[in-house]
Amino acid sequence: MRDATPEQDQTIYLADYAPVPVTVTHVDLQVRLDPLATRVSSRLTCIRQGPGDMVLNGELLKLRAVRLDGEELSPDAYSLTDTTLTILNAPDSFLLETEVEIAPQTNKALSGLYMSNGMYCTQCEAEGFRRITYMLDRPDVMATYDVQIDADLPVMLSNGDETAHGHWRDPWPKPTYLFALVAGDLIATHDSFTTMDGRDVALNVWVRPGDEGRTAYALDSLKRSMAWDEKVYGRVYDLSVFNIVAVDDFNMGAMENKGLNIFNSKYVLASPETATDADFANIERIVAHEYFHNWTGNRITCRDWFQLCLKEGLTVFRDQQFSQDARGFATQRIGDVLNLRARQFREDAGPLAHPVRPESFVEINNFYTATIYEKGAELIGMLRTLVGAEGYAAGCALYFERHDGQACTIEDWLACFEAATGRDLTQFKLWYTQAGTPVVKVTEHFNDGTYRIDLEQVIPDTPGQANKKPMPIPLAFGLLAQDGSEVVGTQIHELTSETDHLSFDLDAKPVLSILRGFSAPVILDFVQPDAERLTLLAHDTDPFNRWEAGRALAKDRLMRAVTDDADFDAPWLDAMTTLATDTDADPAFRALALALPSEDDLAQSLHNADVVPDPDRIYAVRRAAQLAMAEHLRDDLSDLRESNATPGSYDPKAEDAGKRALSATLLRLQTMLDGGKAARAAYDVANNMTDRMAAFACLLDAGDETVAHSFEQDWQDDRLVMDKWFMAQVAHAAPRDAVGVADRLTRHRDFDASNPNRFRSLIAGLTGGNPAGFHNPDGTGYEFLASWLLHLDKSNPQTSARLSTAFDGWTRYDADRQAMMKAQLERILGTTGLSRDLSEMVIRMLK
Ligand code: 0A1
Ligand code: ZN
Repeated sequence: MRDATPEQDQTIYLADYAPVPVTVTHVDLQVRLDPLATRVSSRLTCIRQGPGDMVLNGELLKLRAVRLDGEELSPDAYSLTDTTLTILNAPDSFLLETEVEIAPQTNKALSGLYMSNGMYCTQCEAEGFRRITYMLDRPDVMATYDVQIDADLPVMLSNGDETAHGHWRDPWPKPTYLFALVAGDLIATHDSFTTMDGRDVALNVWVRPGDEGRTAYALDSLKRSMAWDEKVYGRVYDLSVFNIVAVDDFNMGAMENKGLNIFNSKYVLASPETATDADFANIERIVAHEYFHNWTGNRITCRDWFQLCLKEGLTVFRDQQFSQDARGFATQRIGDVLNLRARQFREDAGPLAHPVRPESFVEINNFYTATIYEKGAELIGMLRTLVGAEGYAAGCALYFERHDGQACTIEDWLACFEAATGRDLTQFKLWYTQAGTPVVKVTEHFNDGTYRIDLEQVIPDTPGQANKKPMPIPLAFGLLAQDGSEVVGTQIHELTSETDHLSFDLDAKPVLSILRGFSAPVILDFVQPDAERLTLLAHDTDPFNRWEAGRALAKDRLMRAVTDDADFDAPWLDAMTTLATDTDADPAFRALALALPSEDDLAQSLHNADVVPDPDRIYAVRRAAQLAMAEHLRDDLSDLRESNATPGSYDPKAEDAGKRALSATLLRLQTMLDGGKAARAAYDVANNMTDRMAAFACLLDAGDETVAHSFEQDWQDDRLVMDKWFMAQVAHAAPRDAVGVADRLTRHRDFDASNPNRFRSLIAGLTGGNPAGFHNPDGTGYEFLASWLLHLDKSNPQTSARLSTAFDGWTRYDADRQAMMKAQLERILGTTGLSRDLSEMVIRMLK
């Protein structure tokens, strides 16, 4: 029985899924664009497939006409609510025509048809199409489209191929969420790609005039993605044109609309002067991600939104594989794991935890989460490990063959792997239905020539879920001798029961290298002696675990410094120096190995160890560790930076990016010693945004009072660079000043809360970039966040709900902070007119 509290009335359950009684197979749209009175005429080809009325979705639409088979419908033949149009007693097959009016100019939610800098654009995932016209706005209704755009505008785009100016035909059946329309004064950079079956595809990146000099990297990434998907997955593009459009006002990163991807301009536009190495890497990854969706998402889509991970987990896994091939396995994997732990492990440990395939939701937009995306990708990686590379290829091939053109479920996906490999995946499916990060406890025994590893898995309770069943956990491991030579190469052990053990006959106790390559998204509870970790850091053949050993050493020290005031010991500092100066090692790897765990990572780990995290103490200890490292490396810092310089013109390639990352890490250490002298010199000579931002951050850390102003003078006309300026000042303010800096910046003439990038830069600069500032013991950080969430919620609920997750760790903290955060959450909940998006998030966080 479900109890019927008001908020649960809106809950949608997976168990309630039912196909539509009447479906739509073709959509004919005519869109006459006007900022305040756009006319959308739609003609739907409808076919009955079962008993029941046809209930179309529609929101904020002014209905002007409704006709069935050409006849005006009488008022008793349909019914209308704020969100539905129901056709009563519909025949077996018919044409349904509607005419509606909408106002894109006033649409600040950025869902449906809206305007950004004078251009028209759309965002339909998940449920935005219903804000354009009446339709069955759900992914299991797949239709072909004909779209006529009428406007006096130079560029008018929609999905598929253009048959005449402003007329587009998409021959591939697709759900509404993949519909797109763009129109305005845009300019394209053109290129082309020849598919492996010899067809030419025109590639265009459309941007605002003036931005066309910054599209080369996106185009290059697109061509490499197309070639990679042919080579690795045998997937070929299926239209004669592929358009990408850059939009300044966009809630997310980008959107995979069929043949017409729409991107947040942050993830398209790049030049050496304005974009950092991280920006270039993100562009490459996201262009690939959206392109890969053409098969994993578009040709094969989701039956319902509970299956979101079917397209997202798989597509993230594919973009991670692509980036590993483009940038090197180890550094990419380490970066992906850092991101998983920072965002997904945090989510899984708090009130917002949910399974990779959730069983209920109120607002689907709240489920575009790290769990669905990044944990979803880890599940694909584990599946590949469990069935092997060949089994994985066979399962994927069967999936593409069996389900092309269909709207599918996780069961469909797993059934392909069962059929292709003969493996029973019943237990594996638990990974999709059980939330929470498993803890794997490892204990070692060595006795009389027998080495034994005891394993135990514990899956924590999460909201609405307790007493979970053991899951299959692939543990990649190897064994090293104490001198560092490998005695057992990588093997996979499948931990399928709650407890298990492994035994080996060996002369001496080995050094265990477990969870190589991070073979499963679990937390290891394994106390390993420092000496063994140092051996792994120096010698492990698995580069991920080399890095992981260094991380474990650093984390131990930082945690003990927090809890027991422990010193930073010489053996650890020596090891860090060895790493920093090891010219045989890849600079990108050295940068990753020298970076300390983040403040939030430490807060998470302390909480897991039953210590209440004190954000100020964590901040101070991290700085003390940096200072200790800087002092230890003092004599090498300048030379090391010199030897990792990338002279000449900027090249975004991974090799140079690695050197710049190492150099930035070293500059931060130098700044601890010289108060910003080296950073000032670096800032003045920087010829690219990567070096400039690194030096800028150091100068802000050092309290430089002039650099923010001069940066602004140089870049005030560049909106993407100014986003960085807003964020960096908040993130690098002294903790006690951070809220004041953020508050002052909200009054800057260029602060515009309605632009999600700008809003996020400032708010996340505080909540994510400056944890000690956000958690200021006077509570002003919490009040500031709540006030801005409430402000934004009136116009853009998706983004306010998304940023509210900064409160999700509230129960970790001390009683005073908890009370203040809870009071702010309650204040939000008590506000009238709250969106469904934000109220669902706050209710879940308060439960
Ligand atoms: N499918 C896109 C992400 C996306 C989701 C929702 C959006 O609007 C609410 C926009 C984009 C992707 O995975 O890239
Ligand atoms: Zn995606």
